[in-house]
Amino acid sequence: MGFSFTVKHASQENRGRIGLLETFHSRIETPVFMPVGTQGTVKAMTVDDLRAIGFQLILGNTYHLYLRPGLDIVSEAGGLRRFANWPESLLTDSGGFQVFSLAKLNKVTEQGVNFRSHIDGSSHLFTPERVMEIEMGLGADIAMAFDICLPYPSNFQVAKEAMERTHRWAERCLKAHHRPDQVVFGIVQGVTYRELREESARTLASLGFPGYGIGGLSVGEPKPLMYEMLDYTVPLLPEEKPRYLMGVGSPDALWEGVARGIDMFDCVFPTRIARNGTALTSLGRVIVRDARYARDFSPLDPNCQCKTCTEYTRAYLRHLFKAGEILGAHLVTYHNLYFLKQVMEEIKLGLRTGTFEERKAEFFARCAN
Ligand code: PRF
Ligand code: ZN
Repeated sequence: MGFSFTVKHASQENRGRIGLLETFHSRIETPVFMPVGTQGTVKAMTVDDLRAIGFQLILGNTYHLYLRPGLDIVSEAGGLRRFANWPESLLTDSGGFQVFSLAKLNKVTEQGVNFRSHIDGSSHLFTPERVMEIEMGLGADIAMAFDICLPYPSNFQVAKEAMERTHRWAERCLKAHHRPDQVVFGIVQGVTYRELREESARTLASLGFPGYGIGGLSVGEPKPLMYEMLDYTVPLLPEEKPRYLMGVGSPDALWEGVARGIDMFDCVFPTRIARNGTALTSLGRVIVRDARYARDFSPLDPNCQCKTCTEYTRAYLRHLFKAGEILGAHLVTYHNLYFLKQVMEEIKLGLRTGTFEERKAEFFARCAN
């Protein structure tokens, strides 16, 4: 298989569309949510669990895997898919977010980013060329370009310079990349400035990437502002290429993002909150440890058909969390990922049948997740 993206159905109600994303390893219906496997594992989930739910595309992080176990070990294993026994599709993020959020003392120049590892303080240099080399070694189906993700708020001039540098780096990434069984996506930046977002979308579109990330959002700005940025950006990206809203994946943002033409999402949110005992359910969030569930022998979500909800009770899950048993983290993670998958199925049904807006309204009324 090669790489292709085809829009199969465009909504009449909004910018949403159903697409088929074919990578070198699977055919994926979009819009799609990608679980995050930062360290080469979606925390608390096995490959079988992920496939049972129906996930065919997950994300890995260049920054983390480069620092540990290191590119040499992953390469020697035959790439990240082999190393992690993941037979389906994989996308690697470039570290353009992590070096700015996790690493210490980073110095950014035209050449690249000098940073200190958050693990042992060792010093490293990421340039667009080096990041492409690492991503080629990790061997994902989709490699993200190396970009600069600024915090919110950022000064206009600073934002403009970082965006322009991101564009130059995007070109350098394309030039340095040579792996026929992998594609590179460019990343739109521009903080919350309309003019910059528009310029970034136009410039990246002119470079002819096979897909586009929209970065620098969900970094602390109010959600309406993030949606406004999508309204400015998405129409300037090519219709026939996938658009990936990076680091966004709460249920409400899936509805809002899809309505604005987003095809791909990823977020640690559903898996992270699961590990501290918060479940996303059809009736809103459930704090599993809450005393009110001590004798609640009903399912976590009465409307969910997942393994956790068909086989275990709220009282038992609460007990697991209170006792610090790791099975609790697994079972709630499984449910949250299953729940997000179902939300996306509902979204696609809405797109397909022209009932998106009514389903969205019903969803927001029922579960203000
Ligand atoms: N750039 C990259 N990865 C990212 C982001 C970005 O801007 C974000 C922003 N939400 C998440 N992940 N490379
Ligand atoms: Zn469930």
